[in-house]
Amino acid sequence: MPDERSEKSGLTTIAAIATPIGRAGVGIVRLSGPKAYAIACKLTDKTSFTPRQAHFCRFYQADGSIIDEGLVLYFKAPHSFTGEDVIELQGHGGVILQNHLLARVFELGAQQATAGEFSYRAFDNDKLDLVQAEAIADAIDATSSAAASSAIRSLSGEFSQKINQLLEQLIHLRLHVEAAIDFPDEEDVDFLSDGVIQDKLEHTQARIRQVLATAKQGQLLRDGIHVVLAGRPNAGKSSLLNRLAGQERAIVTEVAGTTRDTLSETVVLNGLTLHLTDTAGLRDTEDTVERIGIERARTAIEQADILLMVYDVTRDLVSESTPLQLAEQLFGKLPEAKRLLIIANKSDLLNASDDQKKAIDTDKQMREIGYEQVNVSCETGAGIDTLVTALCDKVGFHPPENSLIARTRHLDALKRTAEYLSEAHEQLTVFTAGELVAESLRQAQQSLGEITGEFSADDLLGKIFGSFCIGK
Ligand SMILES: Nc1nc2c(ncn2[C@@H]2O[C@H](COP(=O)(O)OP(=O)(O)OP(=O)(O)O)[C@@H](O)[C@H]2O)c(=O)[nH]1
Ligand SMILES: [Mg+2]
Repeated sequence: MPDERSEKSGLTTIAAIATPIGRAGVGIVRLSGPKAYAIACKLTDKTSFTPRQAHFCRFYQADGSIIDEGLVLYFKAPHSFTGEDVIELQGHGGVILQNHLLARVFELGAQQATAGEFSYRAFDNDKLDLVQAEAIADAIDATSSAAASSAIRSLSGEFSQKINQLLEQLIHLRLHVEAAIDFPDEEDVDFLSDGVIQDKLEHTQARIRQVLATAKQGQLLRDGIHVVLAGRPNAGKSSLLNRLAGQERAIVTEVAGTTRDTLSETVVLNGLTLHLTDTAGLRDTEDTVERIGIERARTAIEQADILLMVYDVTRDLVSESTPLQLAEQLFGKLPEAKRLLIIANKSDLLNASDDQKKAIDTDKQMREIGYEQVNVSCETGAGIDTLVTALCDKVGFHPPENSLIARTRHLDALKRTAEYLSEAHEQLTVFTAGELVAESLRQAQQSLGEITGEFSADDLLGKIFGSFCIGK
């Protein structure tokens, strides 16, 4: 927790294995804190290390036996990742060797680092702001190359810079408003209604909207979307999952009720990470196992960002019903258009031109009320590309070349900032209420400052850094 961390920061020396545990050529134990240098000297029997130079050494146990040999790197405070004295011990990447090295370092006075503690110390010592610290974790966890490169851009400070520029604009605006309140009607000019403040405010609102749009793309890049495939038994849901995954992931048979449990797979298509979930076909059943599967399907359906309702064009629209009526039947009520994409499957079996025409006409009617249908064949692969494009369009995923990674937390803060600015705008233009404009702007600045960590509560910091891996 941050309280403990702050207390410990600068006092204790922490250590952790910084590389993945397993077989590798090199494994790194990292130390940070006031005793790091002395520990490295005792461990290696050396009396000094030159900062930023690699020193080849042996690492010794207390009884003089050799644990391993490798390189010692010394980063002298404040010129290190954490801002404290940092030592890197680069030994061999074996599990036993690394654990012996770590145990010896503890014996010499270091303590086990908690998750994210190195990054927290860097943040605490102003080496990184919150956006940059989060970008490290996001770069490590990235599931697509676009997400990884945007995280690295955020780490280099591009996103923070945009936020800081906005903060400066806001502070400037607040100064103007405060001055207008303190010196009303100076030389017969009413500063609050002379238009200057309104112009500046509207300019800031426009910038927030731009940053919000960039951040929305960044959040999609980072988190992807949860897509659930649902429909009647035998519609071809599992076949679609396999098509999208590019491998035979789910069992497909002609038996209705093949899929019992939910099955998930993550794929990256057109740069967007899709967390796909295949579900049991929805129908009334006496079978206990199938019923549990259907309950799980319903839970997944509720949690989906996007629902793909898969139906068999040759069978599922009985007695002239429409796909939207089918959706209503299957899900209890018609899901909102922005959450639902209708997949007309087995289009390869539509041969009569009348059938084709009917499917297309239905499509037109649905479009008129905002719903969308894509005709596909999981058998031939027809329409699958269109489906992926439709998915990206549905969530508004069109990342610019130089996108920046962002989190839901950032989007929330930006949205709140935008709301406070709208309030300020109303107070200014409708009520000319200077004090209230000032208060809304203060809250806008506070929300925006949460993003880089200028005004973050301790429990939020605990949550953010606690989700990092140990050694980071
Ligand atoms: N002709 C044709 N057959 C398909 C197509 N898609 C799936 N099928 C067949 O339809 C049958 C059912 O496919 P599944 O993918 O198992 O259907 P499902 O919706 O997962 O079924 P449940 O798991 O039982 O709910 C299989 O025999 C598939 O080969 C398609 O596009 N065209
Ligand atoms: Mg299935």
